[in-house]
Amino acid sequence: FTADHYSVSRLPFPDVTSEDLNFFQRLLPGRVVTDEDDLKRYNIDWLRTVRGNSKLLLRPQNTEEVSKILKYCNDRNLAVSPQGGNTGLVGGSVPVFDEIILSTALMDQVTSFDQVSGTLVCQSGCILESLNQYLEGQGYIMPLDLGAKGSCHIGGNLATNAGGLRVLRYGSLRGTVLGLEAVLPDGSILNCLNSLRKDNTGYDLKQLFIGSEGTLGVITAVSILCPRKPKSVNLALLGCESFSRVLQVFTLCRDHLGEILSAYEFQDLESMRVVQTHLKLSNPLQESAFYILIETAGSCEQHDEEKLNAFLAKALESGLVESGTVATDQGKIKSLWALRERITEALAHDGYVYKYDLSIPVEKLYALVEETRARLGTSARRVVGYGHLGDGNLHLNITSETYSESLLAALEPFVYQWTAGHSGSISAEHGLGFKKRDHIYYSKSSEAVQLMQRLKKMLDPKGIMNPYKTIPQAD
Ligand code: FAD
Ligand code: 2HG
Ligand code: ZN
Repeated sequence: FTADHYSVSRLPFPDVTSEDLNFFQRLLPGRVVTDEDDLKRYNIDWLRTVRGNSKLLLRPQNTEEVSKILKYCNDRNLAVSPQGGNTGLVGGSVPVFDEIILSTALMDQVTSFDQVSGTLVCQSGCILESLNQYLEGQGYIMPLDLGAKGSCHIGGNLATNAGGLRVLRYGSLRGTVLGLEAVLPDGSILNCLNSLRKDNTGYDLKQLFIGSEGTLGVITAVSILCPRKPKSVNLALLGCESFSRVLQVFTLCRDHLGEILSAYEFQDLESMRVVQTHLKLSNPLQESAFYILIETAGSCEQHDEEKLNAFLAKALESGLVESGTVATDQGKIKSLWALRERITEALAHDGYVYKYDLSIPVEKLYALVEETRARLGTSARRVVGYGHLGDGNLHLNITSETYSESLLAALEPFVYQWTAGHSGSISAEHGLGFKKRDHIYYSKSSEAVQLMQRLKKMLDPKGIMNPYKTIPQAD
């Protein structure tokens, strides 16, 4: 549960003194949290599997305050753990020991929105769902969507290079983020807040901060390109009897739906059962080994419906799918999405969750779930597979009533070796954080990791930013 369970030792950062506290209280009047009870929820992660022991949380409102905080911490050699919505799934967002928590919760202002280009500029603490709602009012949407939208911050999304449900259509944040502002560990402000689609002047520094998980600095503002709000959205839930059919339906669906296809998600029966059991959600279809959620988003209702119907007729006729239902109204769309989006939440009710977020060549993707199931037998409570099939991203989750060393030993290194053996990635979209840092070598060469360590050393020579996370400590 706490750092004692892991093989890390606290690095020699000094303790926070009353003089330090005075400095922060003067800088951020009323926005310094030291009360133990108030600090609890910031010290524990969403999954409740890692817990730090920070005695201090800072709540800056703007870039200048972040800059002053980091300059002070760097001068004093105090460690800092940046935190957005604290929805991360790899233990990256909470301190390991007593690092100071720097929360972006009060940095939640939209700076500008350009109606013509669709470029949104905002502070990094804006909640993803609030941004989406703001944009919907202007005929636009955010290019990303994920189950944690109600809590996660756009800065946290960039810091983890979050994927989610819309990558298939709008691509990853590496393409939609036009610029960002970050405060470096020494307090200097790096303004790369461009709103240009094209800009080949020198290295693309913003990319260094996207996916850096708080280890290189604090992202304070974001400029992001947003798509138009689709006029017509349809969602189909289909039942399928085998994984090979799930793949065949994917091909068929790309053939028929092409430019209007906006999501292709899959879940197995076990993951459908978990949302039915723990969240009492109802499955409108009969039992099938697999379910597929297909979303279309387009600009002409009639045209989209015609296309979808032609595709569905073909899928049913050919026997590729066993059953299906289509939603066009908001209420039904929401309840069908919940079956997929709330799996993570439902799994947590089982007890302890072993979570793997893998990129695997799509034809092989489900074989790992089957092998894991066979390997564990009755020692696991549940083994489920679901994910962003259109992106080749499997979420393999295993649950047990309580944490078990022997179950972990049966899973690791097996899952990582299997993934590396199939040229996959051991972190598709969640990052490495605290939990997966040392597994980086399954997916990256030692030369690549060494270059990351050199970049880290150059930007953060004292190693104050999110220590113990993401990049293994250089020897
Ligand atoms: P936090 O959890 O607070 O932090 C995550 C990491 O980013 C930490 O290392 C932290 O130090 C760093 N960080 C946060 N803010 C900043 C900043 N401003 N500057 C620098 N570093 C910062 N992820 C996906 O990719 N796809 C999904 O579909 C998805 N679905 C999810 C569904 C649920 C129910 C849950 C609980 C999580 C899901 N996640 C998903 C994981 C998580 O929501 C994302 O990783 C999200 O981007 C984290 O944002 P956050 O604001 O909560 O960041
Ligand atoms: C999702 O796609 C998230 O639902 C969470 O990335 C996945 O909990 C998980 O394993
Ligand atoms: Zn996901």
